[in-house]
Amino acid sequence: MKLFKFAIAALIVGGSVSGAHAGLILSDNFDGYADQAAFEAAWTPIGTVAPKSGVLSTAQSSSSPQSIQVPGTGTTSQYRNQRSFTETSTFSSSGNLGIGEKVIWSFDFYDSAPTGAPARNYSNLQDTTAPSGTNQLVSMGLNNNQSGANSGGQYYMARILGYTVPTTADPDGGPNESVGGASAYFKLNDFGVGSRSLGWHNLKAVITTNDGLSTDYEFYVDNVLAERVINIGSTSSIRSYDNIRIGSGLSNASTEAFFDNMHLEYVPEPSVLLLSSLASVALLFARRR
Ligand SMILES: [Ca+2]
Ligand SMILES: [Ca+2]
Ligand SMILES: [Ca+2]
Repeated sequence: MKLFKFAIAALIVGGSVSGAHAGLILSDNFDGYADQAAFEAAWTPIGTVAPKSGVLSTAQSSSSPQSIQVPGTGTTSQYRNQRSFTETSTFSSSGNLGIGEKVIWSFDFYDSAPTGAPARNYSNLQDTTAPSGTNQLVSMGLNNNQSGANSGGQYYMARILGYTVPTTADPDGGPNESVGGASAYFKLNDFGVGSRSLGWHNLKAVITTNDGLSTDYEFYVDNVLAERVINIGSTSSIRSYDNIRIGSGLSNASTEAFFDNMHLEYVPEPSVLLLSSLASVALLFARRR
């Protein structure tokens, strides 16, 4: 009985350690930076026209007291930052995104003008700092290729490099995209998701492959599934991500935005976790005997 309890405790401890630490790649609430210089040391300013960096700000926050402001501007090449990190592939047991494994990327986005025309305020998850191939860039936020009325109305938006957005009926039941095309921003408008509103919203992308032959995406708005995009690219375009950018670096038509709680994690296949926990328990029993 004692041994049994010990084994269960080991299973719980083993499970929680794997879940909590195995795949956390980046988690930044921007509240630990003492000043703008400290923020810029972690998130490199990559704008080329001053002011080059997003602004550490207390004007709005999802987690108090700070977030990153991208001020309203009519000028391109300002207010953009980049943070690089360990390749997501290094967290995979198979060397790259395996079947059943997940890359989960999310952040909080402050929408300052929910009834206005969508302006270029977004964040990118990227494979390389010069993405050019299919699936090398995933973006969430807002972009000006669609009007507020397009595609069923005011919704948050996403983009996948290399994915040609169709304007035919959406198989998941949302409004057709009014505007499509190669690598275009599309609206996250399915499954009864809410439309834009003033204030903070959580945007999340879950990146998987169900067959190892292409990449599948689920996009969530405030943790409600809002769009599915499946079977993008091929085996060779299943990507390993290594940097995140905040701010479009383009004119946002003088519409400010804020970003908070940037989060990126790698979730191994559940059965692998369970098997490794069970293996630990079996080893424990063997040792005790
Ligand atoms: Ca914060
Ligand atoms: Ca990479
Ligand atoms: Ca849709």
